[in-house]
Amino acid sequence: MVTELTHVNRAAPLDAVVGALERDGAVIVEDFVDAETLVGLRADLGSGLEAAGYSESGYDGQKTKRLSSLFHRSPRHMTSVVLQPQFLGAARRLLQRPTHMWIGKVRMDVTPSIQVSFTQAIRIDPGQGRQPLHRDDAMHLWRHPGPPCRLQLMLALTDFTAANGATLVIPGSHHWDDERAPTYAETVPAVMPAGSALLWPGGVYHGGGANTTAESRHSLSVALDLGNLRQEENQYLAVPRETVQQLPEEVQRLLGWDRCPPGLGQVETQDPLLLLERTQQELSARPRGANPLS
Ligand SMILES: O=C(O)CCC(=O)C(=O)O
Ligand SMILES: [Fe+2]
Repeated sequence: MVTELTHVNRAAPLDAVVGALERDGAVIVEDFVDAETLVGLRADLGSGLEAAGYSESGYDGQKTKRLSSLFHRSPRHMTSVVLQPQFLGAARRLLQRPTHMWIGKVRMDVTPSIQVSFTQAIRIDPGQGRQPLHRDDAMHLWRHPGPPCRLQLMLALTDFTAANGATLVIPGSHHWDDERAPTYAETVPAVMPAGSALLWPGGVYHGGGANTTAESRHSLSVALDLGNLRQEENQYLAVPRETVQQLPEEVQRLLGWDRCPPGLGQVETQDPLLLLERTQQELSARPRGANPLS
């Protein structure tokens, strides 16, 4: 049984990150973001978290505050988070598995895109108990074992300790089937300093820990999902178009302004990214793009 999670630093090669994720279902990247990003995220999200109401649900936590739409609230710093090479690289390696289909007699290779599915800042306040253990890919009714549909990130904005609510993870549980229930006895706390991040595939059982200290635990979470699934948090509505227009193209595509091959998400049969700079009428007047299924 794994009793401690693997730690790597931000210089670690992608193979080491992906290897730990495939083996243990979890890895901690130390110094995931630089100090400027960490300070900027705290500044952009702190007052929104303070103003947020507590949840009424035991699952979300009655002493836990949650703040969504993070690309709206902190576009520049969230760009640094989502483009962090070990997170984005591992998501691409784990999720973008080539597949194929027959179109008549032509065997077509297709690789799905990935997208931001969920963003949330989380503040676990003193007195919050343990969260029920769960798999985040349950949102997609995903079945196990099998290839993952999600890579999840938990960035520590303050130190994570076993006493203040560090995320509890069950190493290896991404290999379990759907009949086995998780228990707290099998969990390991993701103890890590502020600025570090826990990465785990969506099939790993986990939950927020109890905060028995007098200080709040601050963090933020991001999920990257396969592009052919519905986003958990609707990024088209959560992030204003004017904000999306300011972002690098790779982030625009990750926020869903993209087509997932062979053709999901099109607008006027075109790449939806084009709609950021053109009217819908201009798009419909363009020659139809080559759509492999037409
Ligand atoms: O706050 C945490 O450590 C975990 C939160 C979580 O897993 C969730 O809300 O889905
Ligand atoms: Fe979760």
